[in-house]
Amino acid sequence: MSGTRVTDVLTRLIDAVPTEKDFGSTARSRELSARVGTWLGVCFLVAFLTGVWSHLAQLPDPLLPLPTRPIWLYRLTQGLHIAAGTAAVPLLLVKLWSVFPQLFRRPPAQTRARLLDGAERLSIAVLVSSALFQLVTGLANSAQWYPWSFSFRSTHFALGWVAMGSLLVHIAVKLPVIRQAWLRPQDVPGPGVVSRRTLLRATWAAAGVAVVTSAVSGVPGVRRLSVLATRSGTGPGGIPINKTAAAAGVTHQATDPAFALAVTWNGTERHLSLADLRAMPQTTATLPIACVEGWSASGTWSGVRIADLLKLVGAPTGAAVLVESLQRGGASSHSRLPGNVAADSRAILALALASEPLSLDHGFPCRVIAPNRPGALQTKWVNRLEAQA
Ligand SMILES: Nc1nc2c(c(=O)[nH]1)N[C@H]1C(S)=C(S)[C@@H](COP(=O)(O)O)O[C@H]1N2
Ligand SMILES: [Mo]
Repeated sequence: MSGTRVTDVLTRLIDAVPTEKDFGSTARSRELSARVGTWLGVCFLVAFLTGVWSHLAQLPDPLLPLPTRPIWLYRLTQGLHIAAGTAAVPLLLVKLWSVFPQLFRRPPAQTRARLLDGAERLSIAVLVSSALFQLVTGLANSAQWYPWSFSFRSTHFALGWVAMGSLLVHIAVKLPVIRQAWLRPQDVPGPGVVSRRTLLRATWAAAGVAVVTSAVSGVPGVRRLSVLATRSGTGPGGIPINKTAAAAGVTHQATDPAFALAVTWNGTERHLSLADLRAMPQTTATLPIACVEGWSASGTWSGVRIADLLKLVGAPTGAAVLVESLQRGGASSHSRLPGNVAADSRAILALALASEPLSLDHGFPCRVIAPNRPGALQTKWVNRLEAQA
């Protein structure tokens, strides 16, 4: 084949690739892209801010101690995180559908313009892939499905920054288009099967349904409406069970009559049987478990104040506490109570839920319950508390 033949074939091939004009739905428009994009941006911002907050709340040794009041704050922020992420799913799908013909836009001829065009495409590729990654891993985490080997929390956190950074670049580039789209009347009825207005309404409705079906899993009474709640609200005391004693491999040790809780500080160690714990002054508090996976439920817990246990070994008020579980391995098998949490009058080593002895799956013989904390830190089957300077 001669050189000219090759160029000829190549040119024909390139001509066969569709251009953006070949995707003819009149429901697509800059206004649609910009409006859906604006709400998508709002969802990402809410998810980002509540995500950073959740990350801070899970650091074992936060630089700034997070407050223990209001007791429901983490429940609210994590509910918002899941609601925003879920609403973003239909919004992102419509947004991608509305802009994908632009993938086939021919690059400009002029070198400078071509470079700029390439840079913009690259930033959009980063934005789209990080956004998809966040939504897919977030949804999978809600379903407790981990088809990967990396740490969900640190990866989701890192990619959150990537998504936010590329989103800011994208907004800066598109600001004129966004402004115009919101200033111009939205509906110029096109001859298409679906008008733009119908498409927009359907998009808002889909996002609304997504929010309702995810967020209500935190609202008592309507939890059964939630299609995304992977755990039933009907565990003992109305609280779902995240991991059973059998799954954690602690059944034998947790039910051993010789069980004793060790409390230590600076060389002093005390061992307390379940009877010893029950003989101590009991405190009752209504506190939620707010799981990062998107469900939350409030319970009435009774047990011994962590602060009272620390007094037994002479640990100073404000000491942090390392909490260890009978469970071996696994991210939730231990946690750390920062000093302000351990000192809180509502930080409890719970022995009972809803006036019943704690069930084995809720952490029998004893578990941590403290205000305004991620569920993952409410350690179950506790066998050791170590006060730390
Ligand atoms: N030892 C231990 N404690 C644990 C867990 C665990 O897997 N092992 N899961 C944590 C998580 S992620 C949550 S949301 C709560 C749930 O408590 P529940 O199962 O009593 O509802 O327990 C926490 N405590
Ligand atoms: Mo959790």
